[in-house]
Amino acid sequence: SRAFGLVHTRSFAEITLDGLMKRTSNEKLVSFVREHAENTGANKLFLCEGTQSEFETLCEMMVAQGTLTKLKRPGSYLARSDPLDVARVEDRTFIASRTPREAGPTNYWRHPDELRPKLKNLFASSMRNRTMYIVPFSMGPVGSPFSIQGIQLTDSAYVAASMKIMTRMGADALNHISGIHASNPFVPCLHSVGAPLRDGEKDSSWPCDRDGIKFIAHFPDSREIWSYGSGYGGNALLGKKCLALRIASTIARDEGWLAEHMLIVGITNPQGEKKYVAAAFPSACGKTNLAMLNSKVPGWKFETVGDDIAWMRVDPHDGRLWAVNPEYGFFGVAPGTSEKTNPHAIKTIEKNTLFTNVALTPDGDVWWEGMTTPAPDGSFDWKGVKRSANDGKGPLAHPNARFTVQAQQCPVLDQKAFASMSGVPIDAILFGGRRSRTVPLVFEARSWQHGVFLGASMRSETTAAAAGALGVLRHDPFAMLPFAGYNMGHYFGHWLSVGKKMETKKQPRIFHVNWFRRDATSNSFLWPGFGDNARVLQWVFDRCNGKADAKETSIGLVPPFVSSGHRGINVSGLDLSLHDQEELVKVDNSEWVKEAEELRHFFASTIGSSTPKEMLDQVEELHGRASGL
Ligand code: SAT
Ligand code: MN
Repeated sequence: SRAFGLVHTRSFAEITLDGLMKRTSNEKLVSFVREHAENTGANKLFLCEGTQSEFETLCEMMVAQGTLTKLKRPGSYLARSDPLDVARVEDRTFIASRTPREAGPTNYWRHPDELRPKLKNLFASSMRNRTMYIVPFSMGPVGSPFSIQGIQLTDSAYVAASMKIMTRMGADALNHISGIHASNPFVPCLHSVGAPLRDGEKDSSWPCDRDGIKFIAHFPDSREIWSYGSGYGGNALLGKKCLALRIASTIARDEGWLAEHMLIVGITNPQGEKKYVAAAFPSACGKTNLAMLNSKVPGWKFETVGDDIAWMRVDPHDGRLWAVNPEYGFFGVAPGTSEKTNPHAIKTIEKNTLFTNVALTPDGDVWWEGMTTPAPDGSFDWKGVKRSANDGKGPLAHPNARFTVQAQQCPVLDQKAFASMSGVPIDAILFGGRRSRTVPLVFEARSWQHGVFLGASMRSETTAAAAGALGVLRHDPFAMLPFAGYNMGHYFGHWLSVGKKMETKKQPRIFHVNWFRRDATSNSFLWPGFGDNARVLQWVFDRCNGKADAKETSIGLVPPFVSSGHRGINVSGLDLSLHDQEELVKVDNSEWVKEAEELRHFFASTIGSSTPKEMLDQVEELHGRASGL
């Protein structure tokens, strides 16, 4: 404790190293904290117990500090980030495996022996005159054999408060890592915004590295995460993409399960039969909307289990694939969220919500593009500048503005499934992206192997969730391009091997969906999307029961449209011309020949020698069928 010059004044959970040693018998934990407290020069330690009053204290501190603005909504706050710290930074995200081949061709690789000392230098004194928050958390219910615990050290109160919303954070997780009888492993997660303070220097409202240096580093062999320079969600809330996807995917590879960028939704048909569907889409492509779907099909009920991450494993007892949502909250895209597109999300965020980079109305509420009412005059944009609506100066909310809220507040949360230690059995898996052209509304894979190919061949137009150009069509296999913690070709192979653990009839059926197809002439969206996506899920559900029809095409099984009965996609009550119906499911073989050629090129030149033979065979079969051979 001497080293930190602790001032024993205010905050109740301030702790010394001696105090920490009384609180935990996990020596690894103590030495992890000691090492980085010393190196970063933090002047205080704060152990997060995860209580509500602690959360409120953190928020009050941030209001006093200028990081948060208290909103009119009960228990809700607005954070405005640094304008250069608004999204994930994929080109600053590194997988430090022993060899570049292990990280694979789609990740940025650094040798751990090179990266570690370099980062250690950056972290040195990075928390000067700052508090280091010790954040114990569990991904998945505490005590479940499928959960993974972590300890995040961070100098950001915003991150500590967000972790309380997004994970099972605090005393329970800590006691599990190191209770009276326990000394369980944890993933060490180190985070600094990289903005040390000189003595007496006034803090900024969103500290981050002044020179814009950012490193989001993963050490898969030692299962460690070091993140430097950014306070933004996916870069800084280390339980989420860093642990639950990048590190977990490598653990899953070693242990024979899957860590996926997928929502989980429960569907009950009018007869009361329930199935669970997992669905992978790239960031900002509507996962939260689909997870909270407000059904336009009477009698069908949809319940949310998760909106971003699914951990799935084959249960040895029943041989089926079971999925858990390891998160505790939602970190959803605000713009576009409205009473019309996602009424359940609107309800979810009525209170106790942390908003980031949305606009602020003069009466202290939030606003963003896509709300059903226009921005009131005198609103402030995400940078805090007073603006008038439609002044031609761009959006008021940042396109990647977010809400952070506990899942418990979702009115359609599947409470039982959400709390379940073992998860829910999955009947169908969907893959999808933003594709203006070529890709039908929905089609079904012929087999697990073909389904893995559909995942591997995903492409999507880029969004504001990552720094970089928007609307560029890129390959995003399994929506995991930025999140796979190891070689993408091996990851395809791993999916094939998990499929082999299941009897064919127990394997989930696999589908590809595309809500974003546009009309070739008018360029407008062909499908209404949102609540009407229930119609597609109804067909998926009935396919699983052998109660829906499909037509063989060169790419897979495509549905008919019907205005009565259940054997195709139900379009009754929908204003959809016959022309649009045809366009929605059209398979243009000449376009698919080009798609197959592009995929052949992607496998050969990007994924390279680690591409499983099965995937190469699949692409040749597609090419052959589409060219009529
Ligand atoms: O990476 S985040 O979790 O911040 C959001 C996303 O890109 O899915
Ligand atoms: Mn995501």
